Amino acid sequence: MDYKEGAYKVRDLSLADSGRKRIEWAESRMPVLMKLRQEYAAAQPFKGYKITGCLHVTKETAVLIETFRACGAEVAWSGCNPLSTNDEVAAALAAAGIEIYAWYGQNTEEFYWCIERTIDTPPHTTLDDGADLIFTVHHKHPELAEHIIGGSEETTTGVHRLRAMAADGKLLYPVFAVNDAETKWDFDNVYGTGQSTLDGILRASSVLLAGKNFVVAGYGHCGRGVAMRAKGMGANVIVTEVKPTAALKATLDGMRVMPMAEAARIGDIFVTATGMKDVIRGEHFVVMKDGAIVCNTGHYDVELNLKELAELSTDTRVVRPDNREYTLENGKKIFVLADGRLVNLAAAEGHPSEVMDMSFANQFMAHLTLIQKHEAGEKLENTVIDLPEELDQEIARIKLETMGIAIDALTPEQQAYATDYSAGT
Ligand code: 3DD
Repeated sequence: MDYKEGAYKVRDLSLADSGRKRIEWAESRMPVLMKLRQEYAAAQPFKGYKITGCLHVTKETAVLIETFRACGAEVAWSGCNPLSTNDEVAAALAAAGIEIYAWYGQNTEEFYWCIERTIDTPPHTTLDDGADLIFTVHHKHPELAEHIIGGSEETTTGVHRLRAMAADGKLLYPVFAVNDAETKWDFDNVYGTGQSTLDGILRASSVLLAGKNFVVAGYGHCGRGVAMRAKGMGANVIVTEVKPTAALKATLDGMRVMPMAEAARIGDIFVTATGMKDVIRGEHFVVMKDGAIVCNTGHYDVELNLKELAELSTDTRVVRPDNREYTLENGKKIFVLADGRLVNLAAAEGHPSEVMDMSFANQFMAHLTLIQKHEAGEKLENTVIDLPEELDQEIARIKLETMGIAIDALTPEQQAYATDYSAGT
């Protein structure tokens, strides 16, 4: 482990060159964020401000970090999952002078040690994916909140928890709900999670998906993306749900819908994408087919009850990277990927650069807005705030432009018609 007090702690600084090549790969596929970097670098809007982030250290996150820095920010960073850091990218960031504390395969103590280092000097804004940083500030260093202008939250479950905190009046500073921007959730959560989850499953198992009974627990944006991509690969997709409207959508999308108790008996591959705990439990593992593959793509590692699985098992061993075999008392074998942590980042590289481009354009604009409002003396309410809808359209417009796609515009007559209430048809 390479460590320099107050600067970085990464697995191996000698990985920096290969990490830099990965970052360059991502830069070439994140045109919206690179356009923002180009547009704002001269003005240095973040000069004098420190942004602390706690978000998966991937080649795409590196592009966001270096965009903040190119626009004047001091940046300190840790990963938001013990198994999602790409060590080569972390090394490249450390070598480039970014204050980063992150490596693949941390234990819980190391995970929180890294977060603590990123707030050794108070940040002006915080950037989260799953709220671990903002919770650390609130629960352990509330005195820092007076320095903090605001924050942002990248993921669904993080936003849910922060909204609950705000409702209880416990939020100490304003937070932008980046996850709830359409150019984030309707692209990253759907298309990103759809592809990256299959990527993780295939890297950890290399199984054929066509013809397999592919069970997706949860038909929200993420689950719908996974189901859509699995169907595209020829799998027989089964969906389990607790929300009637989501179950109805899955049915009308041509998926089979049934309770997990039934799906557990026939499934070949299982993916949880619910944000809920104990979705697949001992009672489900024990009836699964021999050779069943089980994984989770939700943010937290609570969706598979591996404690109950271990209690049902006589033996366990790692059979290939990110793939652990459990031998049950009934002799059957079950394979759990990435130890139940989010398989797309723990066993693969997360979402493709092209969708993270828009998610991170929202992150950039969220922090720019926080700084600009602060400098204008505009105090935001200590609650969870949605980004403006027009920002979504602007990010989508730039994205289309970079893809060489032109669209129509309303004529003046059509614009008038849209708000005309003088007559019916
Ligand atoms: N997430 C998925 N892929 C990612 C990547 N390539 N870089 C950074 C973060 C990445 C997690 C996000 O999808 C986040 O939006 C979430 O957890 O919802």
